[in-house]
Amino acid sequence: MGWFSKLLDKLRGDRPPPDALAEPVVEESPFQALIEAEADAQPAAEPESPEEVDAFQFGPQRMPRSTVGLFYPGGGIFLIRHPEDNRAGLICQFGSGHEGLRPLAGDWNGDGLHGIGLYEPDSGGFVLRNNMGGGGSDHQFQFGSAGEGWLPLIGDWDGDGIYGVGLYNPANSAFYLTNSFEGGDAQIAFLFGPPNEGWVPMAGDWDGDGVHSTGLYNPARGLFLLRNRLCDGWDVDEEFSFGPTGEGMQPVTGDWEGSGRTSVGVYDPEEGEFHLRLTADGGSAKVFSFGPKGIPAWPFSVIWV
Ligand SMILES: [Ca+2]
Ligand SMILES: [Ca+2]
Repeated sequence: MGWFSKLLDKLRGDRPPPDALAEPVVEESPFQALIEAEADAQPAAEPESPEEVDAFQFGPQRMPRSTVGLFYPGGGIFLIRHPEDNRAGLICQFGSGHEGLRPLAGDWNGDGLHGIGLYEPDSGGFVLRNNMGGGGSDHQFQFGSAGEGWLPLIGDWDGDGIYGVGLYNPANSAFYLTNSFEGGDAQIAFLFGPPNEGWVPMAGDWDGDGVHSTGLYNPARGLFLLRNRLCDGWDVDEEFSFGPTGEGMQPVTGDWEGSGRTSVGVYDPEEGEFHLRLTADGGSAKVFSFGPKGIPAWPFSVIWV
């Protein structure tokens, strides 16, 4: 617990945080520099050759990348890995410290920056904050059935750049999704996958069309089923095994390379290791240790540029 206690001490401000923990949250949209560069670009009226046109181009390598984090429910602590190295780039506190809380992260207001959030299974409550800094919540609402073991997920279900929330009912393998931060009925509901077999729901933009869809992960088999549609059905678009296997393994999803497509990963809590599948098409994996071992934590991913 020593490492964790030091984290808590730093949060409480008992001593000045070291530089590694003092990284400020970027308040400006990550796209601001790109927008300004595009606005400043002066396309030549009559370019002599395409090579001489100095127009700004938005290349795939410029897309924001996802990084991973761990949420410690007991302290309400979000520990977020710096995207460029293995240090703890950001620590923030959000939530009541209730052990049942699950972490969420997404762009709740369409500014291109991700904020954090929490889902409380006992009450069916979602609490979302538009940034990764301090302060209260920006959205708070009830959605879905409370206390029935439903699992939360997030995604941009309509491709407008603003993430919504969703729930998965393991008992019937039903997904319930909404773009609203007011709660109420699901705007999209469908059955996908086998009920009651220990599958964990996921969401991501697997094909890069800007719309997020769902997937399922089986920890015992290390099996991923990804699907690009939000409707009833058993058909899958991608099926593959990845990462270590075992009941305790937890999936994460993110765009680890800034490709514009969501890929997957696995968090091994016993080893304190993340295994990221670097591209949506497979290829190499990135494995690293992050966070203290042996303290119950939920993994999540967030875009932080
Ligand atoms: Ca949306
Ligand atoms: Ca998609």
